[in-house]
Amino acid sequence: MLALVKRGESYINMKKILIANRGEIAMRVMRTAREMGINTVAVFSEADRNMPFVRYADEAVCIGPAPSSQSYLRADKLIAVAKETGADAIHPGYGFLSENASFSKAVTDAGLIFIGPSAHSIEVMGSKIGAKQAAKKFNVPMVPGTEEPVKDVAEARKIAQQIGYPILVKASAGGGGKGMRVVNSDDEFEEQIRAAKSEALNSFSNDDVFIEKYVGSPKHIEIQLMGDQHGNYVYLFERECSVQRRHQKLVEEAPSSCLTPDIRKAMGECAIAAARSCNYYGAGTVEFLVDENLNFYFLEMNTRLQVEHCVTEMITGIDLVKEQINVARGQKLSFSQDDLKIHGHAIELRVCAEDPLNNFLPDTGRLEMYQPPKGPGVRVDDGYEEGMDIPIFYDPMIAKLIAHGSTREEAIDRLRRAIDEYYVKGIKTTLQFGKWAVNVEAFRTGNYDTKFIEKYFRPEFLSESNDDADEVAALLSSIVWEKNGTAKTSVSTAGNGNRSFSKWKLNR
Ligand code: MV4
Repeated sequence: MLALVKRGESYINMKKILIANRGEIAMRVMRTAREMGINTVAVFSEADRNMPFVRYADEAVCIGPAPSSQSYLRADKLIAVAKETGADAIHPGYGFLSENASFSKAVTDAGLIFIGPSAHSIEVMGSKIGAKQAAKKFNVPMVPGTEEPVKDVAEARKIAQQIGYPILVKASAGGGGKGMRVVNSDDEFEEQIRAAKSEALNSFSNDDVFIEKYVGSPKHIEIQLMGDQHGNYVYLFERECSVQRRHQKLVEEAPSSCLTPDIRKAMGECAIAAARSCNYYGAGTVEFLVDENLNFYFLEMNTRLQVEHCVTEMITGIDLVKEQINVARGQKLSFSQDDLKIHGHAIELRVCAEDPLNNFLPDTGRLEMYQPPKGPGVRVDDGYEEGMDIPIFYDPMIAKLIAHGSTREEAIDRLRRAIDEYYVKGIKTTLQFGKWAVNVEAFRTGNYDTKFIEKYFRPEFLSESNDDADEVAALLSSIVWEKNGTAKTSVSTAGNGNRSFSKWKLNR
């Protein structure tokens, strides 16, 4: 119950925090706050009045109508409520205002603590070009490309010719895959740059774009790190998030099945270098692309606590929210790199109110029945209860199912067992998709990359849900890919240069 903490000569008091978020992440943050003896203030929209996070909080204040633009995105209201309730700090969770530099600044200017990085760090990393320029100074490896916004198209075209096609055009203000375009040949270069610029201007009110060599079938591996306000940093190893669809992650695991201890260490140190480049403090994640030869390249930095932080918590035993709070009130990190060790393996499945049989379209409605799984090695972070309506206004993720085991195999077996125990009626979910995914040969052997779903998934594989059907579906999945070879290329980033098989190996 140490709410009063010594920082040098002065004391920073944190008795009460406001959580500027909803659902499972609001619950997640409040649980840790309660363990630390810190009171909580929930804010909620009119649609969320009956949510568990509203009841869990010590105090709760309605901040407006259902649409986020009139509630969870209203910085002015959030700060006013924090002041009125006497909160000392605001935790933004993920999404909403969590990566908004002006919000971080406004919170601080109001005399409150923002539980997250400084406005400066958010601003630097929010610009993909700015992030690359900052990280480059610290020798973080980058995909070959431009480090300035494309100004002269003819000049950029020459650079593209030198790099070699296919190349990727990215919006500097984009991120998370928004505003990316593949250019396959020289003759479409100018046209694609123009299209990318106008798209970027429309979506982000900023038309800066840059180009990179297109890496065909990469893995997406990210490093979790923590920094304090005294210049200390640690990395908390990696998460592999290659099972994603339309840049929406569905399965995440830690550690990655393909990294060696040496590469893990090299990536961790590069992630810290990227964080140092913007004087980062708090929890952050550096995303890398990893190719088949285990070359890794800096992509971008996420300046928030991420959805998938739980797998890192399971393998390190560290409560990341607790560390965020301690760092925000000025404490030094309580552990060093040498104190950290990987314990076993964890896999997370995002349980979304989506229909995998119908293009993963959101399927909102009433959660008629809901019973989450329990037992050894199972963690469920959820935000709804049986009988509730899932509102259409927000993200369709209703829960995260995390399984931990002493080995990857045990974690997979536990996840499958937990999916079988998970009882949901009234809405379609990604649960059976998850059971299919971890059973596919390519996933089991670690030989998978960001094209996993595109390569192997067919909705037919989910239509029957007895165990025999699961085995058959998993088997069929590899056969379909062998037969079709490179045939199916539906997503925007699918270009040429794809090999028919990747050769990722399991490393332990
Ligand atoms: C790439 C790439 C290939 N080559 N950059 C997508 C999200 C954004 N953070 C960057 N992304 C990519 N950047 C180069 N030079 C492929 C992707 C990419 C991807 C990255 C991570 C996870 C899933 C992905 C799915 C499609 C494309």
